[in-house]
Amino acid sequence: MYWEPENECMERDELAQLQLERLEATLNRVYLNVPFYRKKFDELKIDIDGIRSVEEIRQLPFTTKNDLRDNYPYGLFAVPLREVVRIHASSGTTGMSTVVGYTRNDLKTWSNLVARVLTAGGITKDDVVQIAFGYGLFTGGFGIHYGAEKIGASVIPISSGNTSRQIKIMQDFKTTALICTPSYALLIADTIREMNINTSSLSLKYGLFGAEPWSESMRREIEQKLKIVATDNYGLSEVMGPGVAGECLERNGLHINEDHFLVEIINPETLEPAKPGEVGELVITTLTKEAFPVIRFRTRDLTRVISEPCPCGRKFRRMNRVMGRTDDMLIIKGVNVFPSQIEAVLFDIEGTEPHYQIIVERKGALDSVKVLVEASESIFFDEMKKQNELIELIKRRLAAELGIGVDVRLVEKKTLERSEGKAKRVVDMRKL
Ligand code: DLL
Repeated sequence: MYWEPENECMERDELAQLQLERLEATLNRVYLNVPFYRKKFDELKIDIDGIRSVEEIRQLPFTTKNDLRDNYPYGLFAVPLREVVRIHASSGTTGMSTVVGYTRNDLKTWSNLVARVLTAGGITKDDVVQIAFGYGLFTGGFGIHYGAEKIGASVIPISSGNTSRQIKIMQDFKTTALICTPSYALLIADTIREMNINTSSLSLKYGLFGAEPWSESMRREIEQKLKIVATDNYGLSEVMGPGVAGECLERNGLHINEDHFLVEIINPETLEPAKPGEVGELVITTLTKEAFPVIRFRTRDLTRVISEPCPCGRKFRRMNRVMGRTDDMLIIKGVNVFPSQIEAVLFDIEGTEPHYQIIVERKGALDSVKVLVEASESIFFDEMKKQNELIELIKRRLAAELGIGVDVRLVEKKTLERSEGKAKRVVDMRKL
């Protein structure tokens, strides 16, 4: 099922034409209204009227998170505040947060794009949708909310947190779809078990999860525990929020809303375009945003574009699930490692709980990594020998996947912090 079949199933040549027209309009908009872009283009002697194909966008400079911070709060807005009807801001875990704005038209586009993603994930107006993303400056809650209302689903704007209440509401209101971060979905699933509630007594059918990296193994775990079909959806506040890309029920990559976003994949070191299908950093240019357009925004997210057609009939290309962010990448003994790779290994090992934390320390000149894994109760209270066997097994599997050895410690169930929003998988003692 599609939300806007005329767009989602548009032929590629028609899409290319539409993208070019929208790109030209966006470039004019930023040149006229945002001094930051005008100055940059002028300095580089870029004539935006000379851009005659979407590929020529490569002549333009990148925009980075730092540029957004330097222009805090409203410096990159392309309309006067009088036309802005909503303001959100990114979490700002590292330094100053970035502020983004939406015109009335932007909100209309946003809810439509979220409606597409929700429809692709199985949601219809017959669903009761529990939104357990935080409502507030974070784009997750409000972003999903208006898309779900647009579809005509019955929306429960519960926000995140208060897990036992989430479960009571889920039972009483007969929730059919849960929307939150994958780590929160797992916490909800585990709490349901602890409360001795039979998942089959719930009405849940679908889960739409996003806002943080997760693995296929984690998807399997959540699907089994909650007895649902789980899809992945991606977005970021600088570009819009949720609604940038989402999986269809094929669950094999996220369809990018290409009529509104132009994507490129670059090599994050050389900044050159990656080869077709190669993994690299995702760079996004908005094509229709009015209040806060961005040109070649470097997301720091690593993925690849899948160009093969999808059996669902949508013509938009897909992106692979995000492997991680360039800034989350660990370099252990010279090898690049992403937390999601470690997660995928741990989730497939019997005797461990799906909760882990990666501690990075500096010993002398070298970084060292310790993986803390929760052991299931039976193992933890078992004899030392069994515990050691489990540790050795985890080490062997991690070494096979990562190509390097890492230290592993078992910890008791429930010792690691649980997340109601974005999980913190890596504790970097080097920065503390
Ligand atoms: O997380 C927007 C969002 C809300 C997306 C709800 C999906 C659902 P930010 O807080 O600005 O916005 O964080 C954006 O989160 O650059 C990625 O690193 C990460 N991220 C978002 N979705 C995914 C995903 C929202 N499906 C940053 N898989 C992005 C992996 C994701 N990482």
